[in-house]
Amino acid sequence: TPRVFSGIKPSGGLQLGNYLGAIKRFVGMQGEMETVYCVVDLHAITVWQDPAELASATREVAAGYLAAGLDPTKSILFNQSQVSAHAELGWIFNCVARVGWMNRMTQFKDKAGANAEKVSLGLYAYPSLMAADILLYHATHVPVGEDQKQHVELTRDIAAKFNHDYKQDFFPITEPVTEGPATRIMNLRDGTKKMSKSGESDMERINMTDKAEVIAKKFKKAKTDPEPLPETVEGLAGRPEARNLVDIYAALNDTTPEAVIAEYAGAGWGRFKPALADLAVAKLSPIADEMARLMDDPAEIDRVLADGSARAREIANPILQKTYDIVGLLRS
Ligand code: AQP
Repeated sequence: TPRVFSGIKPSGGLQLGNYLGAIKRFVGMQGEMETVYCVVDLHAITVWQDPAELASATREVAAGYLAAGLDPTKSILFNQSQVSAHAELGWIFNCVARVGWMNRMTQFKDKAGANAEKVSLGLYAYPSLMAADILLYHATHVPVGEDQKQHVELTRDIAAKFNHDYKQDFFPITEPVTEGPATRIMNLRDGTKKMSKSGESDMERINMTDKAEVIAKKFKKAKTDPEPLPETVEGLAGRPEARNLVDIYAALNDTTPEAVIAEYAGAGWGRFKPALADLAVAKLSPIADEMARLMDDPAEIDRVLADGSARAREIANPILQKTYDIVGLLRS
């Protein structure tokens, strides 16, 4: 049976890229297949997180899931650390994955930068824990943004090597699902870098909790070139900032970049940016309001996560036990 798994790290507040590249698509898959969505707190601590902020960001991601339309009666919503099988299978996969495979991960290279000797061992092993997250549910589909595609491909390699080494057909070979106009939302100040929760300046990103005036100001100040919008989408080639704003518009409005260009062909930024800001406020503020309401009752969010964790364990624990049997780890 097809099953969807995906997750978001509570390494800060949610940003527009997380919403368009992940959450909005999670909502679209709900009801069509069995859906399991996680707040991956164990991934967040691969870089330093203040404990109180980690707990609050975990609730914020959960609130974002709920406010955007994920329904805990239709999807399993939980946080990773409450299901210990993730860490346990992650260890087994650390023993399956090869150092050479990890060395090819571009996200590690980007995050570690020149500092690779000083980052945590967890940051390096992150993709093998992510493989465990996915394979613990025998997930067949993983909706992710472009930046995570390489990690899902590594998950396939880990599954294939495990199956081969232990002469089993146990773990499925998972598909990354990355179609849509919003698989890579870029930073508003630099169209060659992706929008991130942890980017240096707040002006680079739209946070899901930003107020209407802040959203308008950030789009107004967003970097662009001086040319007006082109007559066709081909005219966006080589114009990363323009491309990004058109993609954001298209994704928010559930349409295509072609349709956006058809409407705004030849428009200047003085016309397009306010229209984009209005659209973003119209789409995002109901979600922000609902997130704020949910965040007022942390005990209720914790209850949703506890219930989801119990349901996640029902799927994950038998798969972990079977893995232990296959590997030859004694259970008595
Ligand atoms: N800019 C983006 N455009 C489209 N999709 C994005 N995603 C993240 N940024 C963009 C998608 O959101 C999901 C959750 O990502 P994550 O929280 O697990 O990690 P990340 O990709 O590292 O996200 P951030 O916001 O950049 O966090 P930090 O700054 O802490 O590293 C994934 O599906 C991701 O593709």
